[in-house]
Amino acid sequence: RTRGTDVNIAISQKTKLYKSGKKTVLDLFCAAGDFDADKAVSAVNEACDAGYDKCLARHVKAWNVKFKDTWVDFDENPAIVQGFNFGQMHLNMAVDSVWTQTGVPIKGLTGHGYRFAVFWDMDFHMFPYYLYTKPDFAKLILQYRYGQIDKYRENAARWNAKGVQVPWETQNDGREVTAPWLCLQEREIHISADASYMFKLYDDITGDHDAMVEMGAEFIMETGRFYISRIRWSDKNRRYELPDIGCPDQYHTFADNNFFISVLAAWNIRYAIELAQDPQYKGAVRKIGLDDAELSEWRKIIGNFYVPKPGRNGIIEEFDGYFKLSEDLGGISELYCSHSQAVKQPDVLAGFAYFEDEYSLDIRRRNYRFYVDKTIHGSSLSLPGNAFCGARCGLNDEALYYLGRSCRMDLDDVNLDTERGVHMSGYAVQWFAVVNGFGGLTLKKDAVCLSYNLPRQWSKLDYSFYWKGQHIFIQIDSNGINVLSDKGNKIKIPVVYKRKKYLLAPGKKIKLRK
Ligand code: IFM
Repeated sequence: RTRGTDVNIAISQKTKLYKSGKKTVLDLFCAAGDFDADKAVSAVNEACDAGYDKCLARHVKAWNVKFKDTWVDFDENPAIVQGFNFGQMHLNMAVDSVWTQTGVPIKGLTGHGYRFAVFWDMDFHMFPYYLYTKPDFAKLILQYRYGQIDKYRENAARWNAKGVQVPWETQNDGREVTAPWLCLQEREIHISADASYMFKLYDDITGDHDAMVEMGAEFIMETGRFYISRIRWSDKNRRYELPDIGCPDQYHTFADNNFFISVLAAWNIRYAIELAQDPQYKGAVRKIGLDDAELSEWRKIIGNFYVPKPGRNGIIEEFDGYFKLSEDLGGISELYCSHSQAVKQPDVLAGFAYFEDEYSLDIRRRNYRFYVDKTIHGSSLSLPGNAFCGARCGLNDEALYYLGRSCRMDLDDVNLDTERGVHMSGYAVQWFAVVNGFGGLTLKKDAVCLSYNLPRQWSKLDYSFYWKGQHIFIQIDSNGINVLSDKGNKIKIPVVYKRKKYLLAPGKKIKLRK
């Protein structure tokens, strides 16, 4: 029984020693008992009686079922494919219906690094992966966040803010557990919008609208209220700004107007206003006591809120004053970098992920080239992030380079920290780099959009995903894209390719030429 949380853990173990020809074999069986010691014992007895070969066959069968939804097939170098699949295995292992209280810690349950805490890695990096491949698990993540909403209200109040402030790091009980000396508890505030965006994505892509009515609307309006309470009027610039934040890039903790945070905060406030005006959410509006006067204040603020824009050369300044920092990255290390333009992971590129349509390909490419040169990869998030962003910009050679390095991160222990647990978020972003980047997939509320972007080094790429509860399979080769709808699907799927719309019936296939 765990000390703080009173949870029963039941694991039993049994060995079997026998002769097989000239060999003496020792088999070791182990079973976890669904929190119940008797069940653990009977499971291990049953496994021992069945024997090793039968257990192995069952194991393979069970994994094939799990992998079916997340399987991706591409003909990269085997070491990279191996690393990619290793990651998929961990993403599959990290979720189960028993884990509603834990969220998805950044190391899964594989190591003590970061004390099993949940960060934005779950909301921003891993959630979309589960949404596309295992929507039921995605809903559990929403329930986990919503289940802690009262603690998040208390968290906002700790900093004299209003509404809901999601802690930068939390565990089972929703309390903030980030080490105070990092000065991030009150500054790493994008996580509230990262969490809210999950509810929108889930609503758009699954069509299961209950989650928005029962949880999402309240959550989004409350995080919108939180940002409003953090925004300040600048007399100097005659606009509303978001000062005193910690950049997600992790090397600039005391900054103003960070692009990533402001772009997400702006989305959050606008979406909160939209929901508040929609009669179907009036229960949530009443519950949080949002009245017309407060709403019109929100409108006034968002109408004149500053989000950094591309400059004349197309580059977006990550935060106020970033361009004036030292460009000399020689000798830069984690402990010596805040005076420079070095970033652990590039915020501006991450900011494009949800708002790609608002920035032209040319702007995204220019920012990609600028910021990958500033990235010193102190985090496991930067390699797959660069792969994803590069592939979405059609810069496939660069993207492949980053994907390869990312896929080997744990198997080769690149950052010398795998002993503290594997890098779960990187695995999810690898999937996105392959499927959304090279696979050309964009899921929208009203359609599945595809484009052709197979790397010249690959001859094929197969993957599958869920949209509105329908399972869809994609096969790409040098001729084009085949889109297959599972036989068990119920509705016709709108597929958009080269600006043309197709309707794909259950069990049918369409061929899209390159
Ligand atoms: O959440 C990340 C952070 O952005 C960079 N440092 C590691 C954390 C966990 O992956």
